Amino acid sequence: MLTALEQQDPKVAKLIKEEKLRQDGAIRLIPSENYVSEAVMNATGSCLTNKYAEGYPGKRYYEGQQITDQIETLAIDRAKKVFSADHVNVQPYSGSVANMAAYMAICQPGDTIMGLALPEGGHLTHGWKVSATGKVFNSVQYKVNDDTGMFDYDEIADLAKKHKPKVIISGATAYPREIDFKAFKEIADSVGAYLVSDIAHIAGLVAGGVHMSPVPYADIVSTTTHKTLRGPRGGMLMCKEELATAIDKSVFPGMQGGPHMHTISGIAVAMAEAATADFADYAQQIVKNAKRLAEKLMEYGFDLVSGGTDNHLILINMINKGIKGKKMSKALDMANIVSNCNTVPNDPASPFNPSGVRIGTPAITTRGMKEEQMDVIARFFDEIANNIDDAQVIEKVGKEVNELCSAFPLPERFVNFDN
Ligand code: DSN
Repeated sequence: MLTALEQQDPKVAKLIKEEKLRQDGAIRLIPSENYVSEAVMNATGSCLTNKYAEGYPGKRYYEGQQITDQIETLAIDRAKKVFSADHVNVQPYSGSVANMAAYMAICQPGDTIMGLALPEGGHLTHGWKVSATGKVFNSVQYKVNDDTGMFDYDEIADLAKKHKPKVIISGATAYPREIDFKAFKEIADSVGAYLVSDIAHIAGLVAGGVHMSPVPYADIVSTTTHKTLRGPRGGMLMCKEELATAIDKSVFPGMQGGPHMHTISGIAVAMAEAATADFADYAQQIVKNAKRLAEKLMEYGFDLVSGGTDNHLILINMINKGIKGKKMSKALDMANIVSNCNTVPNDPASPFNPSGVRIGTPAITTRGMKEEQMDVIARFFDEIANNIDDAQVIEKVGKEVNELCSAFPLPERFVNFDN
């Protein structure tokens, strides 16, 4: 039977089908991507998309909130339980908005914020100069240590003492190591700064108990909901009770209008999933897979930033292979292996054509791949790097990738979106 979309708009229906096929047939290694469950997909694609709900449960500016109040409260309560947080706001449209709302809750324009520089693994919204966060605030940026590729907490403390920021941001978008949030809190306390921890990438690892939680230490924790946490595309803020009102006001009406209730219903479903023992096993396997893949890549002579990984993410410095990051990620894509090119610390190349490739294991772990398949994927990388200009070899690897993927169809509860 034809779906409504197929009948009404066959062009869009066809493109969505093609995207589904692409996602099914590829080894998806972008560390911020995943496959959500059918239940999350159902909630996100529901009639909640029709509803405006400006305000918060019990205090809205529009009527007809009999159901939306219950949904948002459910999402909040479930998230509070998963992260043991005092207060949760599930309304940010994305991690970027969540970060800006966090800073605006505790800073005035012109105040000093201090975050990890983008080329060193930080996010745009950690104060990078082209982002509003780098324009509205006086942004000071820290680096990873030149020798280790890891945070040097003494160096960060020295920089904090020099600049006395109002806010220190701990978190990253391309950092393969576990973050010591307690050490960051000590640094923040030593200069009287607020600590904002952005766990967008590792939220699922924190929820699954695999990585240290910043919740006991940070004044505000910011996250997206769709990376390792495996929910719909959205953002979320957590904070101590004393900042609850400031955070809520900063999100609405400070940064946003009506919340996306369809996304919030998907977040509610994802939070119930994240509370299960299955999810904890999933989080553990993400890390086991990343560690194994890192080990095997190093055996093939790939140079990994920081010499490995503790989390879901691997950053490959391609300089020793004589291949630019973009060229490698394009060749991988031709072979149905999807990654992104990325800067590496102290990158001599430009951010548009950087020296690194960033990969991660959240999506392939959802489809059930384990250590054995990581060995095969590392071999694919080796074959592609050694034959970077050979279209025939790349095509052959692409076929092997399709075969591997067909042996790992998504588990039943992750299969849907035929419309
Ligand atoms: N750019 C996203 C990522 O892939 O890490 C975060 O915004």
